Amino acid sequence: MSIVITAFDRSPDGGKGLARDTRIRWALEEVGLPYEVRLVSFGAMKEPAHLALHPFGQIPTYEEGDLVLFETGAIVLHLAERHAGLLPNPADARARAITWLFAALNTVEPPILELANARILERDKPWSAERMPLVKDRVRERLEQLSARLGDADWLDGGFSAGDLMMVSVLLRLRPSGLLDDYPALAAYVARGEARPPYQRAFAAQLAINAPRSEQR
Ligand code: GTB
Repeated sequence: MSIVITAFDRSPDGGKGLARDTRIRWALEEVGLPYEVRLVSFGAMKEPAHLALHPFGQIPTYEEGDLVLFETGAIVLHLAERHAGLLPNPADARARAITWLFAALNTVEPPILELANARILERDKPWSAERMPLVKDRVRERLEQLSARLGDADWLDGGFSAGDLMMVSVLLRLRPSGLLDDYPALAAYVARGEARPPYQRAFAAQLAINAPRSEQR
């Protein structure tokens, strides 16, 4: 059954891999499934054809025959449950890996998104500079807690899992802020994720679409 995902026809990050199709590409590469990509513009995402796939008019979506999914957590979990490579077999270890997947999305990503919004969307507001330390402190609190739990381990709970894939993807969004540099164990954890050949293939695939024209020659 062929798999089709959607991605920005031109990501605002110009190919840094920060848009959320990258985490789906990475999961697909980890489990060894081929996939196609349908590129959509910001305008097309709000049209009925795309809204039928994604009620909130966003990317990425995932189509596999009659199955249509949205939300990166659901898509990664779907792939991890049906294909070897992203979840361990013992039931308790599996449950813990899924817990990290949810922790990445529900506990770590929200303050990171808040920071991204503060840096990009709110930077011209008169209160922006005053609010920024508070927003950064919320991110730092999570990074300290996560770093303490990771310790000197390679991955969050034994071997690499869907939980690590999502956590690394979420932490990558922090790179433009420089905050990750203050947490060497987390910076090394992210680097380990990025060094995985499946991530490299996923990154290269999105870069081929999004790199500025001059870099594609
Ligand atoms: N909770 C959903 C999920 O996990 O799937 C969130 C999906 C989402 O936010 N999609 C974004 C989108 O479609 C793209 S990834 N936005 C368009 C819209 O809402 O109209 C978010 C993103 C966008 C750009 C960058 N960047 O340029 O660095 C990074 C991340």
